[in-house]
Amino acid sequence: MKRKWVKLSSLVMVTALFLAACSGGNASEGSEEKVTASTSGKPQILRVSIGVNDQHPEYEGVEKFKELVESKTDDFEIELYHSGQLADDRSAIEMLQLGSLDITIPSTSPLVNFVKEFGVFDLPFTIPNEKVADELLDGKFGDKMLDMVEGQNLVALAWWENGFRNLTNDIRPVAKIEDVDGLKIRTMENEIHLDAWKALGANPTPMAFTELFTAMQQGTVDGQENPFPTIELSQYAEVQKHVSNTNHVYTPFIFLFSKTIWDKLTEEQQTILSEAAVEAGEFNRQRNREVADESLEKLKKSMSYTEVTPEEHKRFQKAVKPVIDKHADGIGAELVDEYLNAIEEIAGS
Ligand code: TK8
Repeated sequence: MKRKWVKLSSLVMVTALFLAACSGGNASEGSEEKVTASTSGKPQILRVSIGVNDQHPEYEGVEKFKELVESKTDDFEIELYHSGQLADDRSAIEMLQLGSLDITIPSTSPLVNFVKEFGVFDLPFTIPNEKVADELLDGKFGDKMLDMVEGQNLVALAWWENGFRNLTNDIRPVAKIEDVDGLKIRTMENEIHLDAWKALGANPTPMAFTELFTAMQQGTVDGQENPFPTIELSQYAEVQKHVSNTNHVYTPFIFLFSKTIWDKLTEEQQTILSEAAVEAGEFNRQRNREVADESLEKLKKSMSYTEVTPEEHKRFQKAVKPVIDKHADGIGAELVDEYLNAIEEIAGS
């Protein structure tokens, strides 16, 4: 029953595409004219797609976004779609580019397939804690990264939180690197994650998030890695026995808007939307942290929990260091330096 979204997803997808085709999408309407409530008389529908389910703090964030926008203007009606009903992260980004979806808030990791510079956030063990994450993303470096989606027919409005990622698997408790050996681990569709898990001795395979539960259930993969809220609220305990606090990478969520749609809005509308995206992001971040603690406590009851010691964390860190060196040039050596220096500066202050 819980998995009904997975089974329904293809039907819903077809329906969504059909509806998008029927409405013609805002993209194909007269390009000179601004599409606003004042011209059409009806609120413009903005569809938001996220991959996680409606129990997740990311969904609490989009509910907040909806509430904020709709309380400030009658111009928009925000429609929320969770559990990848409309699309997985990567396809949702493509739909934004086409103007057939308005908003998505994916992990930055699949975005690397469009803008390679986002790979900085995939470099393992670089962001040490949430305080550094906040200052980095809310500061100059974060702003610069938001601007990077320009040229991809996307507008990035805010940083939200997915959180520190942790390993689960169905084979054995993982306390040290050697325990990872040979585990079939699903990663996001991202070369840096693949290389990091290879460096740790795992047998990684990239896959969309929407396929993951079934893959674990059928044993196509032994494990996966995600922040505690996602692990707990996606009911992974049903198909995974062990969880460890590997904390290996902090990957943010990024609030993306279709530029095709965005460019047709008035400045006033854009301000309302972008302020709501930031404010809802702050709410999401705060809720995510509360939920992460609660989720860990619940996971300790439903799975076997293994603590990775600080010494062992250092060994993990050392083992994946060559992955950072290997990918620095591909991401942009200067940008990687800027990222690492910014972190050092914040962490040292
Ligand atoms: C949700 C995804 C997901 C991510 C993943 O759309 O794929 O593992 O962590 O939460 O962005």
